[in-house]
Amino acid sequence: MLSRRAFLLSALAASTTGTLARSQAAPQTSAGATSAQPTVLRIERRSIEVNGKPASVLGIRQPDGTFGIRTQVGNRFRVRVENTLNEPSLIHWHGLTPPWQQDGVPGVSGPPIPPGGSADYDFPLRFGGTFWMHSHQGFQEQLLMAAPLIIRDQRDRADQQEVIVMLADFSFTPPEQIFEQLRKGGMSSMGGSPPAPASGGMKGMTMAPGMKMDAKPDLNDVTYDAFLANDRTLGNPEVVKVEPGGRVLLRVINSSSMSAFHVDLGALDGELTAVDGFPVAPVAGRRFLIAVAQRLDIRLAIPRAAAAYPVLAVLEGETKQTGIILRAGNAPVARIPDTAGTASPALTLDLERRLRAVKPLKPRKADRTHTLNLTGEMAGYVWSINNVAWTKDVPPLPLAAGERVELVFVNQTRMQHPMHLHGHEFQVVEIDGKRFAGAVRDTVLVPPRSRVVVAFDANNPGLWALHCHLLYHLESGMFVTLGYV
Ligand SMILES: [Cu+2]
Repeated sequence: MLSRRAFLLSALAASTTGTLARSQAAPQTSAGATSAQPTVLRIERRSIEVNGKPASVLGIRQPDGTFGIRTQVGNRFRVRVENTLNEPSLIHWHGLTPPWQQDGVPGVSGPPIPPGGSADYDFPLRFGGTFWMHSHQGFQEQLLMAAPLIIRDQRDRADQQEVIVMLADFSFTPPEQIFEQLRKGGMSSMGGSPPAPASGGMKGMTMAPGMKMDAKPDLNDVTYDAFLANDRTLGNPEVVKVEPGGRVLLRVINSSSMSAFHVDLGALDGELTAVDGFPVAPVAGRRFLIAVAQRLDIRLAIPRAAAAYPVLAVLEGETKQTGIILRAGNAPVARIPDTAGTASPALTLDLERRLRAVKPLKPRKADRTHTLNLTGEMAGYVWSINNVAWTKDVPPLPLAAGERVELVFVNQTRMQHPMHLHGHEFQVVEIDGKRFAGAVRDTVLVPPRSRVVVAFDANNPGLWALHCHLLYHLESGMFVTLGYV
């Protein structure tokens, strides 16, 4: 029975070739929705400078040059995406809960937008917060096809300056080649910079097919040429003017393809108020970790004295860092090195265990539980779920509308996997056997050997992606779908 439903959804997804998002938009002419023109977002090629060299990358911008979108909760998300590239593309609205056909996953939600084509989106925004958008097509995300998607709500205050910090990893090596190298057995043969001494054994050691690995976690499969904050390195960082004695809301977005960071506020005291857009009971601190695809909202009180305050992001397990500078008053801005004094540790769930949702899910017993063993190996770079590397023929995991569903992630590998569910927010309810009412979010870190349980309400029928957000893991098959009608 369930597989028949699932089959119907798959068939529907397969039959949407070419038109779904586009044909949907045309008839949407209900009163109120027609009054405003849609916001146009262009998928385009652009140039940036990295380490003093020009780099051709991709982007998602409005015609006036604005990256991504800032809007207001209660507004409809009325957007037209125009693809100016000479290759297909499709944008996913990470963390939002649109109708499934507008979710932007090629081959699951609908077809990609062909070169020169466009697609229309129109759905209500149920909640505010820090979200982002990125290509879900091929390796375009690695070429920086990502942008902020900010939805303001009652948490936003007039006396608070918003500062977005978008983190990314960058390589001059084309992503197809990076993937090829990973499959062949490691990045060590590549031309990029050698691993930092602190990470010494981590990378080169394990990649040769058939080689035995030791029990250490594997961090940072890919050796990058640079880490960017708002497209820039610390050699030429963004300097944001802030008010001495003022308040700042930092919206940190980790749009990296593969890299996790420790956000380092230096001398500033921060207060973490939301993760993945959803409010948490405030956590005070100066360092907060962020896995791939996650977001952090951090409130800062800027001291009264004029000074420059670096906001840094230190690569997990290494010394490499990136960041921006908050400049209060006319303080001189010193050059910040792109390596930290000491290597940062591997990410853990210590912070996750402390997070408590401000608006938790209503307590309820799970109607259905799916266990997802995160499986795979470095040899051949094969990543899978329950030992199945995803293809279009893998049937969706079944569930039914109205159910409370729990997903049990069991990481059997030596790598972390930031797991992302599309179309639904979930709550972290258990870590390594201990139940608690954790954060509501859309992407959760599952470190090596650990077990994390999340719960969600099946309130948005359709065919939805559920996958590891490390780009090359996703591409190699650590991906499944959920389907219900
Ligand atoms: Cu993964």
